Amino acid sequence: MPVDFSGTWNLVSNDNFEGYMVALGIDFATRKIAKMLKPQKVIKQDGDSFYIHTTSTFRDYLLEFKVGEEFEEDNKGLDNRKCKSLVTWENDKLVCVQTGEKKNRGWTHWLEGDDLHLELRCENQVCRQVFKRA
Ligand code: VLZ
Repeated sequence: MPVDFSGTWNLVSNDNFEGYMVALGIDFATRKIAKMLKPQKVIKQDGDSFYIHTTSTFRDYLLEFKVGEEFEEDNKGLDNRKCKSLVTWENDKLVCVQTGEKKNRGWTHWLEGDDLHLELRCENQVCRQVFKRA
């Protein structure tokens, strides 16, 4: 059975989101608000087609992609820098490389027990988030 990330997920831990936001150049005032948030992710997966909607009381971010197909990402409401993104499978992990102005930018999703994990990377910063099913 292939892995299925579909579901509604609530953030339960968020390690070094501050460092990740600093690396992205997010301003101080926005960071103060953003680090208090407990975002929810709604993921719809149909084979290799993904819809990932991250929502919060402050801002939302919607990403839709197909594994193996490069796409333009605008990061609207985040750092607003455009990049070329490519998501691939590495065994049961979903790995995104975001090529653009920022070095070493990307993220990885995987399931561990009942939890959804997300590692967000930018330059030398790594943010680790864990979500539980709503
Ligand atoms: O997740 O790239 O699931 O896009 C946080 C919104 C969204 C809160 C973070 C406002 C997006 C932040 C993380 C204001 C600066 C992300 C991908 C993997 C899908």
